[in-house]
Amino acid sequence: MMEKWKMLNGPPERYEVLRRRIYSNTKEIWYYVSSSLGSLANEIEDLKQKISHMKTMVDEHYRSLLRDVAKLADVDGYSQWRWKEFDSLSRLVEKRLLHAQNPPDCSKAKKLLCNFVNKHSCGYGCRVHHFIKCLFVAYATERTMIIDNPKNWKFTSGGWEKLFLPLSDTCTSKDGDTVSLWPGDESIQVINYNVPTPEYAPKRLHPPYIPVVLPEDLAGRIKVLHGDPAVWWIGQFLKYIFRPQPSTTILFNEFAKRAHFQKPIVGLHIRRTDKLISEASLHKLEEYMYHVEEYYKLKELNGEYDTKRIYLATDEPTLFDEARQKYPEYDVIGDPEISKTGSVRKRELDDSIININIDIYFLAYHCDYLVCTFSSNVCRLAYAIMNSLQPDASAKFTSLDDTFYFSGQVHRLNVALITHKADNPDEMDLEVGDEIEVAGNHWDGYSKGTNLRTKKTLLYPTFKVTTKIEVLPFASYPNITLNTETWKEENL
Ligand SMILES: Nc1nc2c(ncn2[C@@H]2O[C@H](COP(=O)(O)OP(=O)(O)OP(=O)(O)O)[C@@H](O)[C@H]2O)c(=O)[nH]1
Ligand SMILES: [Mg+2]
Repeated sequence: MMEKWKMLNGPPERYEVLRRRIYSNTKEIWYYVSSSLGSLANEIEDLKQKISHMKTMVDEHYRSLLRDVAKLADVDGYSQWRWKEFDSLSRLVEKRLLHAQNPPDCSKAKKLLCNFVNKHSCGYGCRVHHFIKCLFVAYATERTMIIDNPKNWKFTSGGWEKLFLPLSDTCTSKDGDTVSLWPGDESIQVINYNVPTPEYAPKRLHPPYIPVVLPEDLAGRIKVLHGDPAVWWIGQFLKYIFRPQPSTTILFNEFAKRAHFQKPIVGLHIRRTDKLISEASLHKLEEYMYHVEEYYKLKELNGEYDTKRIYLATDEPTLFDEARQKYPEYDVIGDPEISKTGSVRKRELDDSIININIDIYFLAYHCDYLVCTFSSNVCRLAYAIMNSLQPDASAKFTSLDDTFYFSGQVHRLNVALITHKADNPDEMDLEVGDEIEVAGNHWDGYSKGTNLRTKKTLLYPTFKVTTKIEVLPFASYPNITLNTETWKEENL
């Protein structure tokens, strides 16, 4: 009886938020303690051994706690509801996108014409982010997104459609009776939207609908469903654009066979080469593998002993040999030949674009956990897609550098839940309700950001804040509804 009630009504929001908060703050206390113990050991030579012993015990406590909190979601009776809610929300978003993208009469449809004005270098992942920016604006204003100047987007010599389904089956013509540059107004039939909008451009030229803002009508549901609602939302749009052509599905399947792809598997994305010149710092293979090991230790705690496996996606082909040599107990899946096509010289060739899509697809669709650097557009893409495929994968990653962000986002805010008195000049004071523009999590218990009340950019303890969910009214598609019967009794 209770199970059926839970299936119909779902968990209270405060329960879901609390459950996830205990999980993420278990991580935060561990970041804090392990980083502090590390500094202590470096400062006091005599204590090194004792601290190392403490660290081993703290790690064991941590894994056990993390496992227990994660298990709550399996035993609380709401897991069927979570899948049902996920299914219904994601189908609703897809149905709205299909509706907006497939008007019955293209000659009368309101359109958003998206043109890529490539003034500076922008790689594949960067271009995909700009591309879905257009789709967010089109969705929010209930217009059909049309790709303007397909060559500018450099998706392949055959355009986007060579690999993925067209954005529309009914409407690709950019013609219309009235035309204006963004923002224009509602009466205009065709709005030209040029991306990227220069950072210095007036505010009205930056459409407000770009993540991490959520649509007001769905935000409440996404907040209950998912630990990082903006990621889930972005994922739905990526899932829509990345619907593979049948020939692309064949390519993916052939790759899976050739690479002997198997689960469970942890996805590693290791971005090297040009990225290390000015955009990101070098992280050794060992730093990634530490978190892979943690993943498998947690599984072993659950009595699950599998072959340890990684999927390696990287633009540095020598890492395959390095991984096999240093971690002989691991099954290393992936293809150095694919990696070679990610070299700076080759990466804009058709084959390289196909190959980066293979890597993104396997990281997103088939890996159980991701370890990477979120400074890379490629990994953030894979992570957001992964989150579009299940109710809540917001804890299934480790980033060695940045926290998640949307390329071109206005800001991402934290809001303080607990007061804080700065302990040293590097820290900020917090009052409950303070909003902080996040710069990054330092993964040592502290984050850095700008407190919008005091305007100071300083550190603050991460556990004292939570993510602020910002919403705006988007088009709400009142006539697009779901036939809820599609979720069949047999799924119960
Ligand atoms: N095959 C493969 N290629 C990769 C991988 N990581 C990066 N690349 C290559 O590097 C390109 C991404 O780098 P950029 O061209 O700078 O694109 P970006 O969108 O700025 O992405 P980031 O620099 O990673 O933030 C991809 O298009 C690939 O060609 C990988 O894991 N596998
Ligand atoms: Mg780049």
